[in-house]
Amino acid sequence: MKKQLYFLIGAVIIGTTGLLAVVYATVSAILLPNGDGTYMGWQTSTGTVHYVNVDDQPCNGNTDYNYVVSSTPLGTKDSYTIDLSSVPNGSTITKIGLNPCASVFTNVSGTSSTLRAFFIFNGGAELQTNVYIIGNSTTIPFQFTTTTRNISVLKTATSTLQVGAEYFKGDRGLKLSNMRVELTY
Ligand SMILES: [Ca+2]
Repeated sequence: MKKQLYFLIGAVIIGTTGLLAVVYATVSAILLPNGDGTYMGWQTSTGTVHYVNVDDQPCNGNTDYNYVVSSTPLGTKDSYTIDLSSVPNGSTITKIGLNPCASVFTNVSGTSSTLRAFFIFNGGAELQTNVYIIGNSTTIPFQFTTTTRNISVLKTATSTLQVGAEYFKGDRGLKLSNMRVELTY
């Protein structure tokens, strides 16, 4: 189901001509990984293809996920490609929202793990949307709320997007069961 929400951004722009222009933005449907990306450092709970464990909507928790264990080196990353075909060519993408479904891997009291969510447009810089400090209350991945980051990227026929997760801090490992993406353009 494609959902489109229209809302007013930047309300009114007054140009040098003195004319008023109203700018609308579209928020994409929830996009999910459709391929494996540059980073494949995490382990897979099922099979050998990474993205199929994190493309479920709603999140399917422990049914399938990608993971790092407590002893996996910090900085280990997994990334996935996102299909941008629903965004018209010529659009300027102004915001990206990432929303991981995640938990710690090992439930031991007193410690936590931190997941860093990031994205890469057109093979360029790796940009972070948020870090999630996840406690030990559960090892069943749960859906976080979306955190957005403002960007300005022209979408063309050759544009690419990857989203990913990094084992950033902590000592309990991590599970990632889905990664939801929303684009504003
Ligand atoms: Ca999953």
